[in-house]
Amino acid sequence: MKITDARVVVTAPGRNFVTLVIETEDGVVGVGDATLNGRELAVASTLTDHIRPLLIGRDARRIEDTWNYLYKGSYWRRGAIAMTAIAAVDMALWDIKGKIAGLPVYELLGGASRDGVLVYGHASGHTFDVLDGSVQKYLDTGYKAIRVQASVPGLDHTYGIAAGSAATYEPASGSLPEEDVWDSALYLDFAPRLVSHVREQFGYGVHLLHDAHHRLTPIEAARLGAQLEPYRMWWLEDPTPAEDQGAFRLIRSHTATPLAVGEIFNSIWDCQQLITERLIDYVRASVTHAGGITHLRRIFALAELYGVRTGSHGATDLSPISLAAALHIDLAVPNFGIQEYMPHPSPAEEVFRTGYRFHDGYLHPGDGPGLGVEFDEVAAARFPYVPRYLPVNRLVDGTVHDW
Ligand code: CS2
Ligand code: MG
Repeated sequence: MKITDARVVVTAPGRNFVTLVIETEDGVVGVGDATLNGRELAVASTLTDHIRPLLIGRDARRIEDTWNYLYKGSYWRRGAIAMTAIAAVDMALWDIKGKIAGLPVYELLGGASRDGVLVYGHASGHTFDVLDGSVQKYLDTGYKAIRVQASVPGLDHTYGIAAGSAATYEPASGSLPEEDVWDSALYLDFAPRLVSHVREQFGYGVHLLHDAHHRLTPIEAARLGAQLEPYRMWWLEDPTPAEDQGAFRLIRSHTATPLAVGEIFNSIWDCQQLITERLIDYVRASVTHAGGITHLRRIFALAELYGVRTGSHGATDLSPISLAAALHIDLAVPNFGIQEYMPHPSPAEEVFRTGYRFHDGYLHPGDGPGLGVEFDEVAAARFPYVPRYLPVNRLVDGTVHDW
């Protein structure tokens, strides 16, 4: 079954998404997500200018071979742009395989290991009052797990807080990134108060998560983890930048608060030490940024050997195709932990018609063949690309800081 076309569509229904559409000689079409927040056009060019010519004429059924051809064959390995491009091809080929078989992708991955995929929602607020309202909304909708973030008093702007009653926080449009000012001392005083407040208001019947967004030093992270222990968090996310995997030994030796890391990982090599030394509890690699279903499965299989569970990134910059692919994997793998879920901003639903469904705190990918997402290219053309950058973080004295 030869590939006859592979085209990239960049569209912005509510936010930017990059989608790869692969067509075959039999008329079966597959779609893959290639969105890399703030670097969308680089992945689009990699796919259009360098990968498309390699795909035309290849057998769409040879997923593993195509993955290795693109990964090993390019000589230049890994990196977010290359791995996101490979992921899009891989997702589209799994979509095609499911459609040929007439089965949802999770069936091809071994079938369902559970009835539904536990998800966590994002509650946030500029004040505790607003945060409480947001938490209550998630509880009323049936969520069993909620990430809690609030503006740090003394800082002008804190990343990850939705404006007003909005459910998402998207980067502002513009030709330059916004710049935030960060102060870890203010944050470290505030974060335990934030979680303690939520426990006081809502008790211990809901799972709580919190994201530190790579901003701490190892010893600061160790202290925060220890202070959060009484509140029995589901996880503390990205306490430090994880390029330094060995730093987690220090954090781990000081705290029993579970740790989740990996939304920016793009290969198994980024988390090899974290997993094999049991330095984390959840690996957050995503299907779009970590090489597609083929590679993410390998990461999760390695994690399983060491008792590390999955907790994939699922913010709105992962397109509905990515979320669908994640749900197929989540449903199938034995060591699933939790899935991040932020419903996509309107009008994404006009472009991506999804088959997944939310019920009582769980998502299910649906039982349609393939990934179960229909991509409407005519609708996509109505929403042209808008340049947007993720913000940059600086310390009070102007030093560029991790974020
Ligand atoms: C966050 C994201 O979802 C998360 O945990 O860290 O908001 C992340 O910053 C964005 O997805 C980056 O594109
Ligand atoms: Mg995060």
